[in-house]
Amino acid sequence: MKKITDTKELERKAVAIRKDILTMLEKAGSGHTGGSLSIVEILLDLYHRRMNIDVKKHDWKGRDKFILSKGHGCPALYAVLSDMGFFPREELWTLRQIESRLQGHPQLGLPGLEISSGSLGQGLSVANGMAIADRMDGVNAKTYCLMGDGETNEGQVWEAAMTAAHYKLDNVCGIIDYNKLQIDGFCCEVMDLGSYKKKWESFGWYTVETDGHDFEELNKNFNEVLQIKGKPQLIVAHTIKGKGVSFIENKAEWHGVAPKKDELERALLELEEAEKKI
Ligand SMILES: Cc1ncc(C[n+]2csc(CCOP(=O)(O)OP(=O)(O)O)c2C)c(N)n1
Repeated sequence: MKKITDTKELERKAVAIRKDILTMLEKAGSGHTGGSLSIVEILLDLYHRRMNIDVKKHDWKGRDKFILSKGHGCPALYAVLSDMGFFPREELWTLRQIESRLQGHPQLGLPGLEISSGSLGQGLSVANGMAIADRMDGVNAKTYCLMGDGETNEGQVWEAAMTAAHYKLDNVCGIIDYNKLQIDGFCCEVMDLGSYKKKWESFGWYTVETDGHDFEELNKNFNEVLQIKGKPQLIVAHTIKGKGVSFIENKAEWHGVAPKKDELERALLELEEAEKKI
């Protein structure tokens, strides 16, 4: 497992991960494109610069944990986990096949996965449980939980937000993939939450906003929030649904469809052009 810290190298890795995501989805013929492409930099930051993990001992007790609460974004997680060495790259091309370990929503059994997810709203509650267990066991580890902005319409998210603040779970760090869209439209039209930052602050979380595609910003903001003691932390990461491919970006209709062959070819060309500019 080679961890990358250099920003340019991470930017090139993000392009490679986006190519893998699109290729996997095209082969599968179905899946969630927009919400996978929006979380690439967040995942790369966590796995390369943040988390204390051991690929060879993936269930080691002292590890930091990552919960993908917006489970439908799993093509991005699979691409990153495989790139880190948790399982062979060839397995990526089995996405959504019967008997594959890479299901359309994460299913326990794949090395590197902490939970099965997909039913939105549940991840933060699980993260709290893991964080409480770590505290009771004297384990000094962090549990990260990535949620969708639309996902926070789920009441359970706010029950978990209250719980983490009440128990002063400073070993929990939440991240909102604030791509402004959900399954069939803009979040503010489906259920307007106003300021995400103010809402989480009022629930007792130390909260910052960041550009979720800028590795320098992510680094700065994670470094800031992870110093905080006595409170859970939240990063509201401004992202673009479908990031990296012009005809997919910011379109709700790309929520739950995979690219067709010609679309994949166009997308890969665009990403190659983007890579040349890094
Ligand atoms: C409990 C539950 N209700 C509905 C769904 C169907 N669903 C899948 S993704 C999605 C939209 C989620 O929006 P958001 O969290 O903003 O995700 P993103 O835009 O990042 O894809 C919905 C409603 C689900 N997976 N779980």
